[in-house]
Parts: sequence; structure tokens; C-alpha cells
Amino acid sequence: MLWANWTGTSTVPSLALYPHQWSWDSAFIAIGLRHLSPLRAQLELETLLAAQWGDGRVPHIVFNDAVPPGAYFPGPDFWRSATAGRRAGAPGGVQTSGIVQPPVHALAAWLVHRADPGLSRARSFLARLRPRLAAWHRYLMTARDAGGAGLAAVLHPWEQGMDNSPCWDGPLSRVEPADPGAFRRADLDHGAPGDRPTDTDYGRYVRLAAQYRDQGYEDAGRDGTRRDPGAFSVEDPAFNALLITSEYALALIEAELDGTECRSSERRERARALTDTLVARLWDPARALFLCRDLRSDRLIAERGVTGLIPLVLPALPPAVTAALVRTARGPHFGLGGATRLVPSYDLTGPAFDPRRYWRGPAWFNTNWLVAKGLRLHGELPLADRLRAAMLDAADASDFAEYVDPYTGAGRGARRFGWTAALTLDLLR
Ligand code: 9YW
Repeated sequence: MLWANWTGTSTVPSLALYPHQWSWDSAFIAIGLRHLSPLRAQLELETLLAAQWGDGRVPHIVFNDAVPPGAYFPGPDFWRSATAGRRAGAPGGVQTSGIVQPPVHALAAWLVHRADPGLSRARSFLARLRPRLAAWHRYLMTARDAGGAGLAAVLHPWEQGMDNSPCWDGPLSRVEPADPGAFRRADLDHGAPGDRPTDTDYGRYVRLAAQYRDQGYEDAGRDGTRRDPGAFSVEDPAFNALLITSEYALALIEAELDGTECRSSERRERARALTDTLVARLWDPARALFLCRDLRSDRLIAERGVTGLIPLVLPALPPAVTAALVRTARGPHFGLGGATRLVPSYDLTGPAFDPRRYWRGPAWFNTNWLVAKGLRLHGELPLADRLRAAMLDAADASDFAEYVDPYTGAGRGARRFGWTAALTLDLLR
């Protein structure tokens, strides 16, 4: 079914619901696709990175001109990358959004290279991607360092990728929803309203994105000026853990290309230092979980999301933090290995928990793949194996659903979903 979602140069997350190329979807899809076709996996990442902006950002959507306008909202007419994004260096030949998504790309590029190093070298795959990946990380670590501590900030829930997580309810409550008459939700043509974000949330997403666009997509941290971070500015554990993981991967890419450890050991050092910063800024010892930091109030947000478990993928976490995170994953809030089959997107005991609604409870395959990877890295093999088996069962039984009920594994949202299929394939190899 990954072939059915393939457009010739990239893979759509879902033919009906998301008919363009999404940034972190493509990274996860490339990780799975490398087992079937290393060449297509390389093309997937090359297509995405060809749409990179001059300032280094990798847009969260690359639009396919062949798709009718109105099939997805907000489309190219909303983002207006070629005009509104001109100062930030939006590309001319392709239309994109102006926000970003989690930086899984260097990790994906390294894994894709390893799947067929001969083909990769013959096509200069890593050599061509390296400057783009380096510029992408530089953008996140400078222009997006709104908090000034070294972590990247997200300016919109769509950037973090877990759109309606209860973690965002506090910061989003400051945003006046856009007039509902001013836009039409295309997502409701394809999904049950009870499985999707509410209209009020959507109005807020639209308002925030329009404000950023109308400011020419200019960032708070650019030039070191630390302008007002805007209504929504958050340091997120998963986003930053993935940036750190990708820094390690970029270090491996540089060592492979240069044949020396010199530059790459500097990058590894930075990844270790950023891990310490992540712990200093976002670890909450009382909840034994990483939390999001709201940069407007400069306080941690007291909600337990799966984002807080994802730093498990980091090798240099202090052992006490790793042990506490594993206990939290198994405990009443996430129920892993006990009440739940897959890790839910949000606290089972939280007031906003809803097993159906998108990122407010359902289990997603990309986050579960990351948690399983982290458990394996830290030697929690039986738990990682159990989670892997549950993911394979749920993917098969739900026809590769976009997300599932964390208790029963029943499918929700779209079916034949790109990263669900790709990561299933990866688990099978
Ligand atoms: C949207 C494509 C994207 C994912 C996000 C997920 C959802 C909605 O779908 O976003 O309209 O962009 O929340 O993580 O990348 O699969």
C-alpha cells in the first residue's frame, strides 16, 4: 500500500485526508521504505529537502500542484510561500507551508544510507543532503532559540506535530479563534468530527498561522534580537529530543563523508550538551516526566503527554532520569504493559483524556515506534518486544490506521496511513 500512496517523487500520508507531502511523515516513511526500495527512500527525502527555504527551514508541507485546490485546508493560497515567505527565502519553483515539523530527517537520511551504502555513494546521496541538513539544524538552533537556552521553540501546535494535545490548551487559550466563516475545514470531509480537533481549536490554528505568515514568517530568535515570542511559543521535549537524535545522526554522516572524526565529535559534544539543557529546562522530577515549557510565562505546562516520554531515545540521559521515565511509562498515566496495549498520546488519568480524539488519548504509531526504540536503547528488551508485538497486531487489525484506541487497539481516523505502514515494515525487519 506504500506504493499506492507514492506520487512519483514522494509519499502522501493519506490519499484522501492528506494528499501532499508532510515533513516528519516523509522522514518516518523513508525509514520504512528503505527496506523495500532504498532508491525511493532517498528520493522521498531529496524531494522534501529540495523545498527547503533559504533561511534553512524545512517546510511542514510541500504542495503537489496536481491536487485540486480545496482538497486540503490550509492550502497554498493560505500560506502564500512565494510572496509572504520571500524574505525568509522560500523557494520559487514549489509551493510550501511556512511552518516546520520535528527534525527526524538526519536520522532518516543516515538509516536510508545504511540500507544500501553502495547506491547511496553512487548517487552522492549523503553529500548532497549534508549541507541542507546542517542548515536545517542551524536554523532550529539559532532562529528558533526563542528561549535563549539553546533549545528550539515551536510557534504552532502543527509544528510539534501533536496538533490538539491537551499540553497546548493553556497556551492556545490566549489565541482568539479566526472567524469560522472565513475558512472551510476540508478534514471533516474525510473524518468523523469526534475523532478530529474541534472547530474552536481549528480557528486558533488558523489565526496563529495567519499571524506568522503576515509577519513574513520572521522568527523571534533571528539576529539574536529575541523579539516577543508571540502568543504561542513552546519548548517541547519530543521536538528537541528528535533534534538531538538527528544531531548524532548528522555527526555520523559527517564522519562517513570526511573520513575523520574531527567535525563530527564537535557535533556529538553539542548533542550531549543539549541533552543536559533538555533535562535542566524540561525535566519535572515530581511527575517523573519531561514537560513542555511555555515561553510566554516561562513555566512548565502541567500536562502529561507522550511527548514527555520520547526523550527516552537519547543515549546520554542521566540513568536516574531514564529509570524514572520507564517507571512512568509503565505507571497509571500511560499504562504500558498493563492497562494499555500501546502508549496513549495523553495521560489516561488526565481530565482531558479522550480515547478517540486525535492527540488527546489515542495511540499513534510514530510515537510508539520512538518509545520502543528508546526502551530498546536502554536495555528494556521485554517491554520493547511487547510493545512491538502490540503495534504489529494493531496495525494489521486496523488496516494501518492513522491512530488507535490505546486500550483496545481499535482503529480511528484515516486507514492505509503512510507512516503506520512504513514503521510496521521497519518493525518486521
Ligand atoms: C494537518 C500528516 C499530519 C501529521 C501531523 C498530524 C496531522 C494535521 O497530520 O496534522 O492538517 O497537518 O497531527 O502530525 O504530520 O500526517
